[in-house]
Amino acid sequence: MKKLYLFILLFSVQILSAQYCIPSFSSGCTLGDDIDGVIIEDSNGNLLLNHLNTGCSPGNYGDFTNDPSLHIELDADDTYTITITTSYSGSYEHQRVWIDFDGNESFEDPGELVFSSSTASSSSNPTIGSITIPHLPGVITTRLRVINLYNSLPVNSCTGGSWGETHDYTITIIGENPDCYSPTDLTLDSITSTSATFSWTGSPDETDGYNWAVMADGEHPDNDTPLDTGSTATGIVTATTTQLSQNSAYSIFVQTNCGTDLSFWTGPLDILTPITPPTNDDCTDAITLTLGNDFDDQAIVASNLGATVDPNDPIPTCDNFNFATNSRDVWFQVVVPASGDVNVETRSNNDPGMNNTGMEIYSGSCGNLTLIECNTDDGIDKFSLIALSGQTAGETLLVRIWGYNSHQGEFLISSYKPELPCDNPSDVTLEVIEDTFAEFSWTASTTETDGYEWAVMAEEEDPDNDTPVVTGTVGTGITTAIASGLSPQTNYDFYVRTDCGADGMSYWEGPLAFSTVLIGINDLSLEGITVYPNPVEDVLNITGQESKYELSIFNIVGQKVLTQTIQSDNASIDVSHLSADIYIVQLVSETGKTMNMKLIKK
Ligand SMILES: [Ca+2]
Ligand SMILES: [Ca+2]
Ligand SMILES: [Ca+2]
Ligand SMILES: [Ca+2]
Repeated sequence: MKKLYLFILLFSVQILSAQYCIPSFSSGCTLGDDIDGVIIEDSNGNLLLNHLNTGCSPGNYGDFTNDPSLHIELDADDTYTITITTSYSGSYEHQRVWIDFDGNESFEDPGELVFSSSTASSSSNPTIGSITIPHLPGVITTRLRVINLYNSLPVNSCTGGSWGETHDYTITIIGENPDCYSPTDLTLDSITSTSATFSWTGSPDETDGYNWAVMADGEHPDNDTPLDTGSTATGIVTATTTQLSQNSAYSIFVQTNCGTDLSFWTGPLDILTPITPPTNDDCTDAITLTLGNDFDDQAIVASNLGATVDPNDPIPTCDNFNFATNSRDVWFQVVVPASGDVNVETRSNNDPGMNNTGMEIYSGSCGNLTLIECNTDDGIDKFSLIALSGQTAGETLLVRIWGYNSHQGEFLISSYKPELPCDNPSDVTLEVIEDTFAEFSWTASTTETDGYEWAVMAEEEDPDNDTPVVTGTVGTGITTAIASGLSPQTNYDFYVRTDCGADGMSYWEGPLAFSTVLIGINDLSLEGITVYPNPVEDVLNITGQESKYELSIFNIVGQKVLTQTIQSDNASIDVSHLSADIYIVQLVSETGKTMNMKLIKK
């Protein structure tokens, strides 16, 4: 087929070539202002024309239209890369390219100027541009013209200038099959983050409906594999793809099915799917922030990527540059703690798209907001921090975060209590769990002066607002506690805080959730050991041990009141000095096995 086109082309061009204008250049192209090379490649990088080292043509006009080796074939609807080199070392050379699409021997019809260089080129810096062939019917043999001119763009396809050169080439454009026209007016009707519905105007040649293809951005169904494809029944001129991803660009094409023929693809219809908005895009969907003891304690990763601005919400009073168009707000809420004091802060999550937030905090309700405070940059770098005090305990406040002037992406946000001079203990650990008691330990606070206070709370209750089930204190330097009097098989939360004397108490550290067991299971972990009598008066007997044990006795606030190494089969321990109370007896074997039991001292 292509050879036939070429034959027609050769024949026709020789007849027509005399009619084209030939630009004249008063100073010629012998000083380097020539077109030395012209390269045309398709979108896959295939070399179609590779015309190099031509130098300055006689008469400054290179007519290559009759050279079969330089005849090329281009497809309608496709885009090609053209590279034009000149011989002049200075950056003074400018080029234009025309194609006589309608074959009337003039390049001056609308759309026939297909390329103009945007910057001056030199011998070491060639011009690289693109040529797009429009949607044309049938097979067309015609002419492509390149003009190079020194110091300015060629005025038109006929006027030369001082220094410059013209090249003419014959090209064949393979256009649409006139017996099976493409659909037209391919239009996007609706789009979501995962789907798009599009429609087109039907072709008079359609007999069997239409084929459509969704391509990755910039790809073409003639060359590449579609991401989604389908066909419609005869007369149906709309289709929907549901295989899209958010925030992605696609190229959509449609073609006519004429039974024995398929039309050219119509397209691309270039689309960009929107980003799925965050769940807390709207005030009424605010995410609740959990109050932490410091920023890191309860910080969460949040994002305003794809968030939208509700025009019914007030414009913020700070950090609001281009807010309505460029800022993307998301919503949080925080419950004011008993103290009335709360900090809300944003920080970087190392997302390069988001390094500047604004923040407003409101009382009231969505749609009826009362501004408390707006903050731009009181956090780290350009992030935001609002420290509220004297608020109404238990009130829910709404927190609005946006990206300053188009910043969007991930950030950290936290609500936390203001810093105290007395630091919390840390690393609270459950050491022993029994049916009615449990032992805890923690890492000391460096600011502790007067010991610690601990509390066991009913599940989900907290010691700032609720009454503890059991509470107690331990003296300075002691970092363990035993809570007794608990109910078997019950869920509790343990909290502990530091007593810093004149500096007051720290925040409660916790909760550490734990559950008591049905019966004491630790009694069984060291087999064959008997501890008696229980209750005990003066002497506690321990029999049946096989090797070496460390014996410890703790009072109910977790203080170790007795410790002894046992290496005999029958040990008798004097406990007469202990006051009447409940104690925990702990035996630890050399291999680390532990037995705990409750001991009542009379
Ligand atoms: Ca030349
Ligand atoms: Ca023309
Ligand atoms: Ca929003
Ligand atoms: Ca800011």
